Amino acid sequence: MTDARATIGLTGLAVMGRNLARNIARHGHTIAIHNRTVAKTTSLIDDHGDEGDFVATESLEEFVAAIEKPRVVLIMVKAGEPTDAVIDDLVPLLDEGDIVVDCGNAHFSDTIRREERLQEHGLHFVGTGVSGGEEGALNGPSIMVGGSDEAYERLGPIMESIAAQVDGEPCCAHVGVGGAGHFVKMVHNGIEYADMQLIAESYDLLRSIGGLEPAAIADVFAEWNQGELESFLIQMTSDVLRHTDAGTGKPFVDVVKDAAEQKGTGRWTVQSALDLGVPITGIAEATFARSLSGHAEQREAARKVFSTSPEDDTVEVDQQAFVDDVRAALYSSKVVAYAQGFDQIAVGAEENGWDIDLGQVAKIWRDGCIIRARFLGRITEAYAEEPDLTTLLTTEFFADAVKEGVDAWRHVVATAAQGGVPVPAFGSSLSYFDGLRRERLPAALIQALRDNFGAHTYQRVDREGTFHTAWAGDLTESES
Ligand code: NBP
Repeated sequence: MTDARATIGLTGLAVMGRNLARNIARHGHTIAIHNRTVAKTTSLIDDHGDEGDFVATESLEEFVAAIEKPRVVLIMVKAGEPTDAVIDDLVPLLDEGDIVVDCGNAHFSDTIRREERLQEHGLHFVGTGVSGGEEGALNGPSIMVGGSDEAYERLGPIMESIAAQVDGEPCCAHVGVGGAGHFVKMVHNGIEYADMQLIAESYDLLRSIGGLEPAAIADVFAEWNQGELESFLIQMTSDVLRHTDAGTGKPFVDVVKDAAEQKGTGRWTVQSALDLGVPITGIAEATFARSLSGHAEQREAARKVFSTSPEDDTVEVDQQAFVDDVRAALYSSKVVAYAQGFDQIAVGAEENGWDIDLGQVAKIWRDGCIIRARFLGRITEAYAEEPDLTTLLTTEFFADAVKEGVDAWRHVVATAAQGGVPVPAFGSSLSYFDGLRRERLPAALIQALRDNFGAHTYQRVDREGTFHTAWAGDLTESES
């Protein structure tokens, strides 16, 4: 029987689990490791066993026995059924007070269900979002922890020690109880979708309308990365656009098939937003844009019928001025995407009874995760000044930036439409902004139509009450 000498255990040693285990070991924690297929455990020890104190185990029984009580068991397997399968196998082996931590990309509703189930066995279940891909898992991810306060007391110090650090502060926090960790991670991924779509639209505009080649656009992004747009994704865009395909000598971006994948978290974010009634138009358009890119047959059919020849869509622009306008449009659209994402977290928190500190969320996204950016510091400041902020858009810093960039934003969206370049995220973000600031919206007409065809009633601007007009009769108004 193995001695219970590990302070933590981790099962699931594919890319993410392997790197997370190494990160934990490198930070001086003794870690028990396990994988369904033993070869992955052996390979981790063979390749990296000297990086820390690993306790390699072959069976789940041996794994559980190797961890000090109350045990902390991290699960890093494929989300969905595999996670349930691992939990089913683990539960009979654990003792009351043990803490099971799902670090995979679970849907927050699964996390809520699993926590309730494990509570019946006297076990803590902690849904934890881990962002930063395999590199982050190894060198410091951003970690969004849910579950109980009690579980965090034992788990928190370990997770905080392995997370990315900014100014001595860990990019790890107990964001809220229950499924809050996975909910926040889901919205993070949704914002990541919007961020990438906005970057992709900027690239398309600079190339198709601005007339710049990928290498020149790489320079533009590198320059943008020196200013307020500084972020991991902007830097990465510059690197990718500068890359030339070794086989063909073409810009790398030209040899990659233009159909984007979506693993599901973008879709979950949009589905949840619809349930919550939160307009996250940037994230939704980004998700749909990926779907559209994958509809090869429809795209081909449309190309055959509607010309895509460049002459049809030529728009003359001043190149440098256009580059500046696209930068301003990107920044404003990004403010909208984040404002919408934080709005969703606020409403989701209220709906589920989670006390989520939005400023703290921005803080733990400053490093380690895919959407890490300078910009997030401003969001933290905004929530520190006004914790109950109605929308990020109206805080002085962002409002000033949007006011300054709004003409450029309009110009870019109008030019894109004229030039036949699709900008669903830029366009919808601008419409969202205009929708919010408009004195009167055409929703008034929609309410009148609904009352006409379905007697859904309406409210008036000039007096209290609920009203109906006899549309099929004498058009008299009655109050209900
Ligand atoms: P995968 O998502 O590819 O999962 C592979 C792991 O799941 C292997 O360890 C595999 O064991 C194990 N597994 C499966 Br599949 N079915 C199992 C079962 N029934 N019982 C026990 N183990 C089972 O690994 P990953 O890409 O490292 O991701 C792990 C988690 O982290 C996922 O939830 C993912 O969504 C999340 N995540 C990934 C990233 C990323 O960048 N990849 C980023 C953030 C979060 P085997 O070796 O025996 O087949």
